[in-house]
Amino acid sequence: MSAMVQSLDANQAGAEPELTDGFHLIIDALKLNGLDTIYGVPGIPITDFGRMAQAAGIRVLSFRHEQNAGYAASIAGYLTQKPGICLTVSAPGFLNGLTALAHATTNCFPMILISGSSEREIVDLQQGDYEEMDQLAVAKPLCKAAFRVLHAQDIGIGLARAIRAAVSGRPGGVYLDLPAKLFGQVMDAEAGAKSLVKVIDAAPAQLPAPAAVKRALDVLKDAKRPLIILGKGAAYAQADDAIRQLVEKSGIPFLPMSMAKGLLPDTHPQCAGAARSTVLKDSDVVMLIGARLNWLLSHGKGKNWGDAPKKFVQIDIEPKEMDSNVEIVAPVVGDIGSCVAALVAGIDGAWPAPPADWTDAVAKKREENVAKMAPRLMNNNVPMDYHGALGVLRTIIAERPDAILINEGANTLDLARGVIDMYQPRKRLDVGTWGVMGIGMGYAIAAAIETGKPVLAVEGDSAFGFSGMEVETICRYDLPVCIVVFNNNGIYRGTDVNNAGADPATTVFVKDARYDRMMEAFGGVGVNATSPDELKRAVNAAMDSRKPTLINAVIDPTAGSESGRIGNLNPQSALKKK
Ligand code: ADP
Ligand code: TZD
Ligand code: MG
Repeated sequence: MSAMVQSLDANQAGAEPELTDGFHLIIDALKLNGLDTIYGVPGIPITDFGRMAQAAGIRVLSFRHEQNAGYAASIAGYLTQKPGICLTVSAPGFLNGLTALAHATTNCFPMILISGSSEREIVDLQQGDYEEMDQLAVAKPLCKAAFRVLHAQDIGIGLARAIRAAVSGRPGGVYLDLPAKLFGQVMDAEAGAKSLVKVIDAAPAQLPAPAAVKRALDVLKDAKRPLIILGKGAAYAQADDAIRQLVEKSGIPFLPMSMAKGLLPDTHPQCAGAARSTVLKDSDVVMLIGARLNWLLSHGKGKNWGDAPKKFVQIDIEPKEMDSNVEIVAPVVGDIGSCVAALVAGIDGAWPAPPADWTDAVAKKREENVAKMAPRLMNNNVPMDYHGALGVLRTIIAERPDAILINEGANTLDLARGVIDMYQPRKRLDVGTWGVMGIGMGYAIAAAIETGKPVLAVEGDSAFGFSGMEVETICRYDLPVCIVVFNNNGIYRGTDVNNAGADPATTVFVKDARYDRMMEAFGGVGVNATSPDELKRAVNAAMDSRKPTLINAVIDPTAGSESGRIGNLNPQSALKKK
């Protein structure tokens, strides 16, 4: 029963029915379903709703921009398997949150964007209401499902539908439109309480067909050079033990996608992370677990995959994912926990270990590549290059494996992904499927809030700029977030020159900027680090103190390359340069 129920007339308490309203029903519905954290920005028509939610014990985190609140909600969904909630005002606030909703959908993270909206009667006649926009129509193509609630008695069902849509099957973003009028709508409290729905088994197990499991095992058993690719769907599924058993019982080398790093430690003897190009090229059977054959895996074809014929096995909850890019000879459709458990059950004592010439070749390649990299990571050059700075951060994560690493940028992203080993599941959070810049501070805040663990955000200077104002939010909530800005004076490199006029080149920023002072402006700790030793000291101090910290890591502006590791995706002009 809601604590907020009011009686119609205090003088006649008991004589009149108790009442509730939209505000309280939404709060009660959220709490009933264990949704206890909201990321958002206040304003008409949701200011009071935010206050009342906070008063009712929901954690309401106020951001400086809805996009960052949205990214926070999206990653909260990924980390917790509960939909992350983002709350925004109408039209412009809604649109600011929408990028994150689309991002959640693209990355298969459960999230609900709840937006206040203007009056339907006025919006539909396009009469120019305050912040008028047909938000439902705009949201629909960008998310998994979109709902609008017009009547207080439908709030319970509306939220239940939103939760189920977000977390069941392939998770994704859901839009929930709440017109201003709904909040104040009054109804009988008892009927209101009855109208709420506690969602039972929101993401039901989806068991794979036994024949599909057998087909997959038969293909794997015959493989001469098998490979398992773990994607962020596998990390999301929280089937960590089953996945470890599958890898270790089968003896098959595994390659983690970026956010699946740490599902098993990158230092695991079967990890092929440091032999990526070799295993992609030379494998003959590839089993994908919660990873799509999209651009990040070169669509499963082309020169990165070599010439030898390859067979693909795929585990995914989304049947339509099968054959999306190449033929899948053994599709296993179901939730990863159930599918992997079924495969493990089929791997008995008679299971043939993968041929030693394959596992030895993978191990040898890995060791060669690790040895090649080692001296570069130990350099103490000033100005720092990426490797010198990342070598330090790599050691810090090895010593603090439960810290959460956030990572965005181009060179700062691609090189950190390769250099920094991860040891625990769901500790590496990055730009994801779209390679989007701007997730940094929203992710950092949600990671700290949802897990209580210290957060290390490794940010390109450009990447940081997309969400940098949220350092105030980090200070306001006093979160254990240490941001390291890899400051190379620009996007990719800080050395571009515009020969055509006085304006700076399009990829460079103010030289020698001091991002650390942004943190100091709000009472946090700012450090300017010019050498790997200084960087190491500053990060360790931040992780020990858990104080909001921003370290401006001065990186050689010539050190990076265009677009980091994906320069090949840049279109080229066919016209000769003058
Ligand atoms: P990566 O970028 O790491 O390669 P993707 O985002 O491309 O990973 O792929 C994640 C895949 O995981 C999606 O196809 C999604 O349908 C799938 N997935 C997410 N959660 C589950 C789950 N619980 N069970 C099965 N598949 C899942
Ligand atoms: N806008 C958005 C939302 N996402 C993007 N990915 C881009 C623009 C384009 N972009 C990249 O793909 S990386 C990047 C941009 C602007 C910034 C790279 O510069 P950085 O990293 O300073 O973050 P490095 O270390 O200088 O390469
Ligand atoms: Mg940069």
